[in-house]
Amino acid sequence: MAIERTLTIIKPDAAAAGHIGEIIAALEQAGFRILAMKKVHLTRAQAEGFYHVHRGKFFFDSLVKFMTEGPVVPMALEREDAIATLRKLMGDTNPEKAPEGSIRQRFGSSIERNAIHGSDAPETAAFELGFFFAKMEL
Ligand code: FUP
Repeated sequence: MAIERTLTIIKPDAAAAGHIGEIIAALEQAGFRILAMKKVHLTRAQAEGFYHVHRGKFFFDSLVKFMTEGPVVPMALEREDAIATLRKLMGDTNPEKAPEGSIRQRFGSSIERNAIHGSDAPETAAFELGFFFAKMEL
């Protein structure tokens, strides 16, 4: 397995609830190295741009509203097999279906308010890392 990079975001629900530290600890305990991190309050246009693949879906407007309700914490992460490893650590999109101990099971409360984002493929990771971080920051 090769060393890979992926993009995660601690979403507004988890950030507002004071779970930033616990989520970072879970990521570090799982062997992720944090290459870059920031705290930002997304504009509507930025959230729409980040989630452009979901434009037109029934949940898009609500998702954008949620992602702009407060600050988020995007991070560039690195480890072996980072993309799949993070997806496993996050658990299912719907926290009710996420395994015990996964980040979404621990900190998410609905399919929309699910605490964390993780890139789902190498192409999306490249787009999403570049969305939040300049090359010189990584
Ligand atoms: P995931 O990759 O697990 O984050 O899930 P998706 O890419 O399918 O969806 C992106 C985000 O859209 C989810 F994190 C939450 C939101 N969403 C909903 O609010 N309702 C849905 O039915 C599906 C997704």
